Amino acid sequence: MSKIVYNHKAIEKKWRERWAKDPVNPKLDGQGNKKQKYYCLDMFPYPSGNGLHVGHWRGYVISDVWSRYKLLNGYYIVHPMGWDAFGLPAENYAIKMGVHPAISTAENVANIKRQIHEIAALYDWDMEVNTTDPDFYKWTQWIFVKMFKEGLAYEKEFPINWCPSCKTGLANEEVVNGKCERCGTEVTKKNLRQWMLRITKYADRLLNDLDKLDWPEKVKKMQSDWIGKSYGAEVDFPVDGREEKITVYTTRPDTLFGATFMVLAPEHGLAASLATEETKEAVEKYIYDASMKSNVDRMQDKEKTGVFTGSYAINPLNGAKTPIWLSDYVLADYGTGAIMCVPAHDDRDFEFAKKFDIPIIQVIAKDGKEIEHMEEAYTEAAGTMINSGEWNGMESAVLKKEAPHIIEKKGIGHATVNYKLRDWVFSRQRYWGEPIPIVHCPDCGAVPVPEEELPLRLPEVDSYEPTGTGESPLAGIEEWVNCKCPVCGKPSKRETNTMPQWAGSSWYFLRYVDNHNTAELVSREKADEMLPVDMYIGGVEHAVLHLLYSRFYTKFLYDIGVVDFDEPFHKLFNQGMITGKNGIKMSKSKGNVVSPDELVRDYGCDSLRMYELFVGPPELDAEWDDRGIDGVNRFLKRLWNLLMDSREKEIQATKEMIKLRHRLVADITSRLESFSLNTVISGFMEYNNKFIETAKKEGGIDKETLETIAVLLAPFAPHFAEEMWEQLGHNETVFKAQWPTYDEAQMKDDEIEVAVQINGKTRAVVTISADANKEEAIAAGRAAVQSKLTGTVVKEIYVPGRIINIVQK
Ligand code: ANZ
Ligand code: ZN
Repeated sequence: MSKIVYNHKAIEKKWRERWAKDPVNPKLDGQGNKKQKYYCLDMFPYPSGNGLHVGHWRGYVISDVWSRYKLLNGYYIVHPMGWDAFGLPAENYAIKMGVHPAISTAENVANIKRQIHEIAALYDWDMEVNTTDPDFYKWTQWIFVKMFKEGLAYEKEFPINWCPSCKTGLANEEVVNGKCERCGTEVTKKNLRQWMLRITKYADRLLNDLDKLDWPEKVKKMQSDWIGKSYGAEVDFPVDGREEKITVYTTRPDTLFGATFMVLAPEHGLAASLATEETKEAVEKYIYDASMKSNVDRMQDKEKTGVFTGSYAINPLNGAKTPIWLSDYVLADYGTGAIMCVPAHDDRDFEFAKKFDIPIIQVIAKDGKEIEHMEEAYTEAAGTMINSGEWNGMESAVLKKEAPHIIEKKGIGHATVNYKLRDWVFSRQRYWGEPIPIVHCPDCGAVPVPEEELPLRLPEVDSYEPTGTGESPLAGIEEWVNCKCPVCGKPSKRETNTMPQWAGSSWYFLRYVDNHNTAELVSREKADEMLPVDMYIGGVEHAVLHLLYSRFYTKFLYDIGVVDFDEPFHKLFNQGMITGKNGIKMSKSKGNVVSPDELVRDYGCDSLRMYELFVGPPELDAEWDDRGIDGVNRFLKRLWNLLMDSREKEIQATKEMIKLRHRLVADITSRLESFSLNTVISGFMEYNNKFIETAKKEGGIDKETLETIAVLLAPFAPHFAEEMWEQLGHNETVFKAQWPTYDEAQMKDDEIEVAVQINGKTRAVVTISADANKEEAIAAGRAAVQSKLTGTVVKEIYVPGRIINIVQK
């Protein structure tokens, strides 16, 4: 190369072609290549029609940098990519554009794939999967059949979350603040027969195994909160004058003496029958009104409402007559749907008691004293029991633990554990999903499609729009619906619901490593060789649903012997979001979407990769500003010029160059290890300036230092690094090099001894850094002769490297 100008177009084209012929990440051949694997996984995208914006890029750049770094550390890299192509987004897009989802999906995949190629990531496209490919969803269905056979998939009719706009049922996880996660419409209830997955059976393992994971604490906490395990007691309150009893769930049985009323959810089985002659009308109206309220209304923190039933329950501990109320702040499907209310020690109960003038009895005293006028509930479990009969004087924290067992001994209830986690509503009344492989036979009931008949293909259909009747469009295809029972041969009907989008994404990462296997989901050999995932990179929006489902699926596949690990993702990194100006989410409707295409054209892939990281700490959101890319581009140009100036000169490494080189390696490595990728980039820039300064003095930079820079830069600007490496005389890819090491001893500044004089007479000798400036040298000198200074200092002189002279009067 003769022309001394950084030409990103030529360089990037050249290396793309080279890599296409000669991949830098050779395949594991199972024999010769005994390298240890490192599986770095991206959350795979759904192929929306909008293509990728610079925000998507950041995640893929982070995972590619990490993969290439591991490659340079001697690992074989498993780094696949695929498409989460079933589900509502793809289908809604298709309906909007008036094309069949299969066609629009294929087009979108092609476009996004082209964009992903621009990132120059190490993806192994032989591993590609697409959840809508029958060869893939065959195994999604197979897992369902296995779950059915193990009793983990079952049918249930109940009021589910229903999105009137998407016209489908939703899982609890898909309802955010009472609104559809996808379209923001208020979610209502609809009674439908649903397929459910018994994820609750795995609640404890999903909770306990969080300890095994190297994940952000925040995400672990979100998962454990979602599972929501709480310890408490169920206590039976007989209804006064009747046979029935009401069982309440409480985490605070220690406060039983303070229960001054009881509240049932309006949906509670006894709610209506507890009404008396006088209250009947009000109670019925309250129950009806509650049923008409949307979840949003009920969950909002508004003023409490309620109605007294007219009936009383008997506190089983002290026989107190306790009025029974109905209120919608008690949820029907948590615990027992009934609670004992202790206004002195629970905020919601306190508010309710104040509003309806119900007595408040304090049973825990903080410093042994009873509060005269309670202004708010005392909610801590710390203090001494008062007003509590035989429990008086006990420490409430101790009693809280013992109370469930005391209650059990007394025969008035039992210790129990509750979870917030609910079984997973697994059916959708939509077209664009995996058909649930079940046949309904009048005699045999629900029968799974035989495994050897999978995949059960999604049939072609003319109208794939949702019917809105609660049935999927598949119900309209008679020749598909009507079939024979696989067991007895009787005319039967196929299940017409499809699976939710989560189905494929719950296990896709296992399939990558053996995506052509027609006999098994994944062979044991391939699984042992390449699984599980070492590093998973994606957005924090998947902290609960996708990650929880994937963990559940993996545990199930472990239980049936498909894989021999029970956690899929060892390490997790959540990248922040790239937003438009003022933190506004990039979206077409806001008109603030920045496409990477032009930036790649104008500045090159390497510059954009580095700028994506430069914009801020990768775990935080960052506002995009195109202009900043100039700075990174300038850095590459200056480094290029340094390379051109130095490469043929055989510059001898000076102490300064060696010191800077070791410091650079140390800084870049530690910042990279701690995922501080933005400071890696700024580090490159700072060091580059120092190298350029040194080069001015010495005529250039030594070869070893330039080589070191090339290797360190390789994960970030791979084309540039390859070219640099070649310019330095190598004819193998830079990715065959080893990540450089550093030597602390070489990083230290040189030190020199300097005489300290007072009025020209040497009084001490100090050791200072060779490149200490005047202020530093004089400060060190003064400190050394402080006790010998008797007058006022009038002048301080530093003769660099030789003398510090302090003149005093
Ligand atoms: C008496 C009590 C006294 C309570 C006290 C709390 C404080 P977690 O941790 O969420 O499990 N509760 C039980 N079932 C409920 C339902 N279906 N809807 C609304 N609230 C319900 O909390 C359990 C506590 O929440 C229970 O303990 C119960 O109130 C309430 F000083 O019982 B507690
Ligand atoms: Zn049958």
